[in-house]
Amino acid sequence: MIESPLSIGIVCYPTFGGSGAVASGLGQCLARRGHTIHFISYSRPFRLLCDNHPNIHHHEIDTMEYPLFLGPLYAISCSVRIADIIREANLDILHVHYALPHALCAYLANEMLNPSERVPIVTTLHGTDITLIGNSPAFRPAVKLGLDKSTLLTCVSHWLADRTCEYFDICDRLNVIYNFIDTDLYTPDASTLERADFAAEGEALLLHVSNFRPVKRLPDVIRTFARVREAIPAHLLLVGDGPELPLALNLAAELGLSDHVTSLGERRDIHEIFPLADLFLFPSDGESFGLAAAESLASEVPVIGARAGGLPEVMNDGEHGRLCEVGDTDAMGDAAIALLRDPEARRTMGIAGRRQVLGRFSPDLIVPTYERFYYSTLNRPVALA
Ligand code: GMT
Repeated sequence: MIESPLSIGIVCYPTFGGSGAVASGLGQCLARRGHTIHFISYSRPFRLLCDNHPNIHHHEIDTMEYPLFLGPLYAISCSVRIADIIREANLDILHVHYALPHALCAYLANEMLNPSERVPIVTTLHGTDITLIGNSPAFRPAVKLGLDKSTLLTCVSHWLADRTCEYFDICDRLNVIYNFIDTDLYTPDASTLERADFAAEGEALLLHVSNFRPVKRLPDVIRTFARVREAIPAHLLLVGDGPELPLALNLAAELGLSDHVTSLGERRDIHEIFPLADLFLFPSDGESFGLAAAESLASEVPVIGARAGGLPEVMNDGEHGRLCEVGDTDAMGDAAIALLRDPEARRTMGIAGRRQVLGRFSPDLIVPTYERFYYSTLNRPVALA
């Protein structure tokens, strides 16, 4: 337990998706280390739905509709709510996840308060807040202001730090703190589900989990699977939802694969699904980290992915799965076939994958790193009992 616990505000998007999952997991771990955590989001983050730890509080951001507005003014409502909570909960520090618009909201909230009430702001950059939307002309100056006004900036991979440096010219202010995985939840023996409910006897089971955005390259998932099916009886499970799901299902139908592809939609029990799979397909082309890939490794399921974004920082080609060139679905398919035909190699990779997560992406390693950063902004030493 911590000797001088902090009152920490965590601002995040609450929905399914990487940044909200990381923010929630971090808050849960910090609460159990003795800190008081105040989540500020537009609904209770899904990972907290069953967590009633006394150190965890949730404050909802209410938005207001008005005929003049095109939509709810989320950024304004979020800023006002943050200012309220800094004051009411007597926060020591604010940690915002996903720069757009949260870094700017944090700055505005501080500006709404008296100087003596203001708190340091830690901003964690997750990926598309920098690479895709954050760097678009419509938002770039606002994101830049939010980054400039943050006390401390963290990025979830070196690849993302390099992109942030390139796009926002703040190279010397970036700290890399990798994401972490709940290795007690994501384990090879986590499943109470029956594999037979998802794949027939003798079929290999391939898995893809995402928010089905273009960066995930859903057509590559389907084409890789098609290559596998030409050689081996196999079934593909798609978990999650998003704009590219219909595209993926249509392509599967065009290729005559509809009977071999199952879409499960969004699932809360994803940790139970990973261990059923033989391989995880993750061909994204600009993923800052790839939380789902790390969850798969923790579940001892090797990953077939693309050598792009932060994924090569998460896993090593040939050791924890295979990394191929972006879009080379023949190579990904062939790599998958080779592994499916060699259960021993697959098992060795699976074990090495979990070891990789335990060694580099465990909560025990990452959470205290965030804590040290918090204390450094307060000019207070880390005081571990
Ligand atoms: O775009 C997404 O996939 C969602 C996004 C988010 O903020 O929810 O994910 C980003 O943050 C995750 C957690 O840090 C990372 O694991 C994902 O790689 C990252 N997505 C992209 O960079 C595309």
